[in-house]
Amino acid sequence: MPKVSATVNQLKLSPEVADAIADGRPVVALESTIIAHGMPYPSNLKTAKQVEEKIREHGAIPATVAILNGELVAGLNAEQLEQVANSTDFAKVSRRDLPAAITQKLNGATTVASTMFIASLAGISLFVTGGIGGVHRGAGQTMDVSADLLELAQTDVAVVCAGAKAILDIGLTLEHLETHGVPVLGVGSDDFPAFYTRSSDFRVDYRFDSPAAIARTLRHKWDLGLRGGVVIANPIPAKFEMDADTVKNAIDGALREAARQGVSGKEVTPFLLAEVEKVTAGASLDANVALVLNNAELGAQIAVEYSRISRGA
Ligand code: PSU
Ligand code: MN
Repeated sequence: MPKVSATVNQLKLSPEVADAIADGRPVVALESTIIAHGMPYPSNLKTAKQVEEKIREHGAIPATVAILNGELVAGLNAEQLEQVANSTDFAKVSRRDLPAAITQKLNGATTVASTMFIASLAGISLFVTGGIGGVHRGAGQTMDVSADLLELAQTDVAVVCAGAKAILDIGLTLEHLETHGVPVLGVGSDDFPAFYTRSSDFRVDYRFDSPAAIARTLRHKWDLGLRGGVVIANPIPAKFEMDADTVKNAIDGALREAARQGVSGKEVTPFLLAEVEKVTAGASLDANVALVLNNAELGAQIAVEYSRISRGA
């Protein structure tokens, strides 16, 4: 049985997503912060549609998640997708923002943390995104640790991503995931990827080369009663990889600018992402689109295998 929470009246699944979950067919959740805040219009809408199409091509049903008029929606229709992509009133909504967003009937773009939470409420186990949040550089002073990491520690959803951007302290991000028992699985590589580049200074403990083996690993984790998420780190395809020095310079500049302007709180990540994108212009957008599509393909393949083994087929 799908674990749809009967008590959550605010959870709204599209008919297609609801049917697929009820039948145990593969479904892949998608976040909306990347649409509302991660890319300019209309590239964001075009990419969101391509990502959904890619997931369908590989046999799964896409469920893009957003907060619409205070409802937690999984499975946006074309009109709703356009609304998220082309409106200015979609605030970044993380776990802690959900209760107030419901009361005040807000619109909101969901982060990795809140998308995982909503996916889990709906009974969706796979989630595809670009990059996860993590421990920020200088967190020893600021204590700025993304809610994404705490969500990964407790919510049973696997996240396919291209690693984490080096706006973060990647080493401390991996330490945090280790402390909280979150498996980090590398795909086709021994390196933990840094979003724009295939490598960082860090390795993954486990390399996987097939979606089926990853699906089995998820099944083992949750069958053991080990609660929480899994990071599936899928490096950007080599031909879209950016020059490491270009990325490093852009990130260093962005961090200096954030410090100069005294940016803090939930604005830090969007500010840094926007600065990096401003400096690297078209190249980072192309890389971003390519890696998300690559993740969508893998996420759908894992969802298909996961649904097959979970149904005992
Ligand atoms: N990192 C990226 N791209 C993103 C984000 C992070 O490379 O779009 C977004 C995601 O929605 C993620 C959120 O969940 O930022 C994390 O924000 P914070 O660091 O404030 O927790
Ligand atoms: Mn933060």
